[in-house]
Amino acid sequence: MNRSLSPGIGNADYEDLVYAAYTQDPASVDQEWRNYFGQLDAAAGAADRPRSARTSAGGRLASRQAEKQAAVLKLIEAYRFRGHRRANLDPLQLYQALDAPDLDPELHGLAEADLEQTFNAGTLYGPAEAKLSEVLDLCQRTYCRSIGAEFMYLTSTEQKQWIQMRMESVAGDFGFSWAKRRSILERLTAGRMLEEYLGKKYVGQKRFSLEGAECLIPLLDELILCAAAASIEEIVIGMAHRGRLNVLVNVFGKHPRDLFGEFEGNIDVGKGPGDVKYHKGFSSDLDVPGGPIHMVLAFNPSHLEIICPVVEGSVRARQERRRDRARNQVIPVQIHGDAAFAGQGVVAETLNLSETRGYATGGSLHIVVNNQIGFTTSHPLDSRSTLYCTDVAKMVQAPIFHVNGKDPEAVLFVTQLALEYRMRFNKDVVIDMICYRRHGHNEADEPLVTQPMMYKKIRAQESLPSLYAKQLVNDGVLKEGEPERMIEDYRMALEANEVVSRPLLTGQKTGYHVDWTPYLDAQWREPAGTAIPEETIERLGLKMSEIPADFEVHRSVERTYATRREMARGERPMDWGFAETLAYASLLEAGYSVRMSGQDSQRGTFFHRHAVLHHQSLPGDWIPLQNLFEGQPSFQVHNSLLSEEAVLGFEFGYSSSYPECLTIWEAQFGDFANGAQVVIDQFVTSSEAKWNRFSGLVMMLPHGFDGQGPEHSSARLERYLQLCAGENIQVCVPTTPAQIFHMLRRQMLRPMRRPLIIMSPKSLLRHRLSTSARAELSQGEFRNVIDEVDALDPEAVTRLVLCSGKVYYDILEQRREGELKHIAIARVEQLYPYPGEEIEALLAHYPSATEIVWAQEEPRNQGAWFHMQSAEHLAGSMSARHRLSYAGRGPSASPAVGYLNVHAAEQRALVSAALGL
Ligand SMILES: Cc1ncc(C[n+]2csc(CCOP(=O)(O)OP(=O)(O)O)c2C)c(N)n1
Repeated sequence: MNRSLSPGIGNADYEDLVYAAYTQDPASVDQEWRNYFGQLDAAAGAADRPRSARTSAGGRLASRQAEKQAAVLKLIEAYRFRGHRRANLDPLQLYQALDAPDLDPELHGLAEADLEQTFNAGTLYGPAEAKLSEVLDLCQRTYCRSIGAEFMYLTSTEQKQWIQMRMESVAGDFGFSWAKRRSILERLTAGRMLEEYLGKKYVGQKRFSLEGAECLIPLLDELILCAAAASIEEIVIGMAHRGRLNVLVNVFGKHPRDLFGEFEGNIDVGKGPGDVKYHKGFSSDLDVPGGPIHMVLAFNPSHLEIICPVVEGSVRARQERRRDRARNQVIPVQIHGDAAFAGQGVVAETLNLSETRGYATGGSLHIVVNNQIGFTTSHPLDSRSTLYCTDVAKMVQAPIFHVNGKDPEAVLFVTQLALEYRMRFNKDVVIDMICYRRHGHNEADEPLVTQPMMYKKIRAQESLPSLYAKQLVNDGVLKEGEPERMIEDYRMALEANEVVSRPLLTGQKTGYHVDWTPYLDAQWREPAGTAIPEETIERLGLKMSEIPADFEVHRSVERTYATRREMARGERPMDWGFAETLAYASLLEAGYSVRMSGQDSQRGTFFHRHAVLHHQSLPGDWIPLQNLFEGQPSFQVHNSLLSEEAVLGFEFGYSSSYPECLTIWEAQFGDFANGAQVVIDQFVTSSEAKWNRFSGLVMMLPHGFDGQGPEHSSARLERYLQLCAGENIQVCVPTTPAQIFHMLRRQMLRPMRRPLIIMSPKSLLRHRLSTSARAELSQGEFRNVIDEVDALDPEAVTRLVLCSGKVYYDILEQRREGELKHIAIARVEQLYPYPGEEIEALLAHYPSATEIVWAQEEPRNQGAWFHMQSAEHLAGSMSARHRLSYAGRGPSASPAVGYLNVHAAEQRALVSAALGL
């Protein structure tokens, strides 16, 4: 048989004919057709191939119908995947619709004529069988109207199907009652009117208006309603400047008069320098149908997004205080700007915390107030390399609901959906509310200068509350004149200083509120009683060093634990690991919780801690400090993800919400803390001064010049000292196990919650001179200054060397070697608050000492030299007979040299210089 058409292209009836001939006599058809049918047979398996289906006309039809059916299912799937690309999301219509050819039936081989054909609609949540036109309509209403849902990248089929079910069963028809629609307008009006009122009354003052994004107010209101119905008891919100004043008044119930007072400068000036009004935090208890809700708005520095990990830490602490293991009683809500969400790296770091064991909070609800501009940067080509500003959230498979902020009902629907998702699956979820910014970045800013086209469009926009009011009047929900009355009622309420949010509850006591009163007016010199009896040292020391009988640990850990047992029994001096662990054990016994995190915290970067034992041949760990006694407070030690910024921010937030927990963050090497500098500047050192917020956070920063080069030597002590003022933090450099023991205990036992920065040791962890006797723990306390340890005649001392940290031992050894009895060496273990009384007593103790030397291993422009030599510190403690000099490395741009031999020579020279040799 001759071939008139090539195989595989077109005419199926003709192909059937050729095939019939081929089955009777393969030689009767062309070689090309023979190859073609041969391949098909091979591919299908000759035995299985339903030849009848190929040969009968009915079969052909059935197979074509099956193909169309498959195409319909593919089309539905395409809408689920890419419907968002054609959704109507932008109230300004700034950009062209995105390309999404697979949303067109033709691409799937479906023709115009198929629209009236009935198909099985698969898992589409509509009628099981529907015409293609109905299927398309349902898909478009669901996925291409005011909501663009991105969720098909989720690997959980259950979660995907749940979102499909929730979206498709509604199909863009939200069905809100008239009462609900009325209340939406009432909240929108509140959002708009507050801004207009402030704008008129305080012309030109910065308020970072919410106008253009007023929908945030009904969104948050709906969130609170749904949260109460879901038995959520606390919501902690992190948010930046945009709309913050509006949220405070219209959502949190801040009294309008208090806000006006801030605009007018009538504020109660607290102890510290304070902060601007749009950074201040707030909390209130709202009376919501479904139950009371405690609302917290976190204090917020200007640094965008840095509040995110702080909020997460605060939420985790609140969950733990409540023993909320399901993490459903307290939830974090993070409100972002579009530019900041895409631009700031801490967003990704915080997302990365979300599912880890040590940092999970059961899912955060993210709301992006996407006004399509960041200060003056508006074009997506300048502000990000991703399609949407929210793409980073895909890294944790968070579903993302883009929603047109001009459609309040769609906004409310996604709010309900997002919260339900968070509560059901305990995962992060994002609402990207696309809107615009009516004015400039702030009220003094002229946006037309840089965004003329955008702002011409914005100026032509009728406000959202007014548009929605018209819609409600049109639909008969409201009568003519009612929207105007709403406006007037709101204005009168503002002027009457009425609460314009949901009603507040006063004197609400849940039992979970932290009582900070014991920590007010704390004095750092307050005695703490940190010693513990020898019997307790032995009992706890043995208990914390116990390894269960059948638990196989690594040999070196076995040895460490065996030595710790000897230390507990007083059979050998104590080392750092023992004293530190005993501090935790004794605090747990005293009723405090302990939480520690850092990149190697369980083991200790320098192999000294071993807080978690790992079975060497079976899965499973053993944490002795979690097994001290029945009903003990919680002990947590987490190996963190490789982040400094988010993890330190998290621990700060945790510590500021849980004063009864010793919260420690440990850097792997101290210098890496510079990745968290924003947290150090914006929170750790300044939160009390700005916001009167306390934190007892401990930062352990391994520090010491061991010849490991520029990057592993310095924790940048000088930076912390430069940030010291008003006793805001404590900076300590402990040099003995007893000192770390008393210092950690002091941090909890003293009724003061101020951050403690520790230059923690590396080589001293196992230095033969850095040990402590049992009596040093059973007596005494942390010593801010440690005087000479050898028996010298104080009258004979002419030179007094002062220093901090491990260099002390180098100087001591050489002084002993040279038998230099006229030189005394003292350690300043607390550099800040400056222990003036002890230093003055020390100077008085050596009446003949005229040469006072500050010795340090850091370069001269670094370390503690500048701090100590200032008149407020050492220079101020000295008298006319004293002469202060410096012994140490010269100034250097980098902290340390890269060559071990140069390091050693420098170290020898500075030790000699300290001793005047
Ligand atoms: C870390 C940081 N960098 C820069 C700024 C200065 N700044 C303040 S607001 C802003 C734009 C923020 O844009 P977006 O996140 O979209 O929020 P919007 O102001 O538009 O609501 C910038 C750059 C800042 N506050 N923090």
